[in-house]
Amino acid sequence: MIDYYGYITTMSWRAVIALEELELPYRAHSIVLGKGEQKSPEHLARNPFGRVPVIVDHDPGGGKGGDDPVTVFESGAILLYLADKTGRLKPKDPDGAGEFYRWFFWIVTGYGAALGESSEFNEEERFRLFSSSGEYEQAVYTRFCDASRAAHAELDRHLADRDYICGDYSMADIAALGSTVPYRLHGVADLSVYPHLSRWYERLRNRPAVERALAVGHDSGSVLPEYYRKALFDET
Ligand SMILES: N[C@@H](CCC(=O)N[C@@H](CS)C(=O)NCC(=O)O)C(=O)O
Repeated sequence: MIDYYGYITTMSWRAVIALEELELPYRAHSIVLGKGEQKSPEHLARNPFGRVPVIVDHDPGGGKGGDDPVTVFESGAILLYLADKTGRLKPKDPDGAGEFYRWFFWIVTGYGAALGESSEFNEEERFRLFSSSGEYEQAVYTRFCDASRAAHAELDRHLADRDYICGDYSMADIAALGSTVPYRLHGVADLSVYPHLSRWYERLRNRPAVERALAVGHDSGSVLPEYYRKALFDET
């Protein structure tokens, strides 16, 4: 059994999509960021940085028993841990592995970071603040939105001649999908301006495991402002 601690966030979605795709038994625990639950002593014991997602694997030996639980934080680390645990969603041959690691780490450190940073500037109130303030604020706003759009364009180009980021559906797709869902908070009004990315996105959103994962914690979205909830859950 795995305990999953997360919230309705891009990084949490990465972890819960992987758990659903791998059909691993897990218990979902909502850590409500707005209430500061991520900084509670219990959660800090799981992740000293006080963030989500975190998983605690109570059966790291895969049924052999007798092992101490293993705690993993950092969404990228969780995806690689689960791929290693199951031997799935990550290529095994050296060529495939090389391509996988190149793209996986670009998604985690480049794509995901650029999108995540831009969300600081695209919540409605902050958008108004930044777009109506001084030259410096405008330049900062433009810089982060441009970086997010450039990252979307990079992934779009890469997906022009393939269905998945590297070879078959893998943890690289799962990492990218988690980040892509609230694209309206990332300076992108309409994903179809990136046709290949858009095609890939639709393909992944139609996966039953992805649908189940994105429904986890959906209820806690009712406390969010409407524009934010709509963007977060890709409601049109
Ligand atoms: N690099 C980390 C980032 C985790 C992260 O920043 N999580 C956010 C939600 S997406 C969080 O917990 N924020 C609450 C806080 O920092 O207090 C990962 O990929 O897991």
